Amino acid sequence: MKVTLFSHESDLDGLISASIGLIRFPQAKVIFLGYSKESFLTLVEKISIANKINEKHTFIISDLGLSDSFVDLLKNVFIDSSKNKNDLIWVDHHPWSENSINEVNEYIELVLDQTGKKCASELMYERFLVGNERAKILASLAHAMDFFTKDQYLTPISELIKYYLSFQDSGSRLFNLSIRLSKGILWDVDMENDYRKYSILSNNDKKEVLSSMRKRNINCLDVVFVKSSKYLQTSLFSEEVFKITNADLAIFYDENGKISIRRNNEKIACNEIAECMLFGGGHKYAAGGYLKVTTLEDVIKEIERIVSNLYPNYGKITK
Ligand SMILES: [Mn+2]
Repeated sequence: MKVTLFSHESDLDGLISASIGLIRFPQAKVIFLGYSKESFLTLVEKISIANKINEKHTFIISDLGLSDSFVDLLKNVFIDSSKNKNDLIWVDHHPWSENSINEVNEYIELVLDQTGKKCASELMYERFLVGNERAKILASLAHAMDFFTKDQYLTPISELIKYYLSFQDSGSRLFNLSIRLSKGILWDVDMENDYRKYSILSNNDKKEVLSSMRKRNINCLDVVFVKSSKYLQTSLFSEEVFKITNADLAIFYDENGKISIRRNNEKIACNEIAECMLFGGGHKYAAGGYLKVTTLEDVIKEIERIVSNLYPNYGKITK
């Protein structure tokens, strides 16, 4: 049986979801995707090619949400694939709209947990490998990373993922990493060697980014604005930023208008802010989207507007 796994490229949960898939289906082809339109087009292309061939194909999509803007892009290929008896299993833990669920539910197997308590890797474990010790431990590592539980020792794989994403051949680097994870290798000399190269680059970026950081108080919320770096893993780095600034909220921005949102406490939900942006989505504790602006000054203005619209009485309530 042919198997193709599509998983989220940008974090440990995506990598481990793929690794658990690989333990179950060692023959699987793995394609790592982000949230760009090109990513979803790749998915459509691969599935439609398989729909034309008379051989059963299983597709697994993991740790990727479906936003309403991509439903139309995918629906037809899902319909064809169910007609062709190809299996399509979508495993995810991001918030989906009622509409997205209803549009695709009929044509694919949707393993969706929206309680906000599980990561995609845990869902992959439950769907494909219940009882497998290696998969169970891998899933628990992804959970610890996703929910910042700090109850387990984690090797710096998340940062290595960030490093590999900066390369042209990131797909094959991430694939090699997920293969090693699927074999139970959480760290080795090659990874150590890459990590040393990465550390030099990330330390330089850290200094630069921290020196250009800005802080604003918006409706009694302390918001810090930080430039994104291709070498810094946002969730991990946000912890350092919060330690230094003690801000409530961190907004990471880049020159393409891409915004990542992290929080330091439960005063606000990151996804509420993200939903006011283009292609915005995510979780309470971590979310992202796009703004049509790219300079720091404009990003600050936009976030001020969004936050004061969302929480107009915030200052009054908490004071
Ligand atoms: Mn995830």
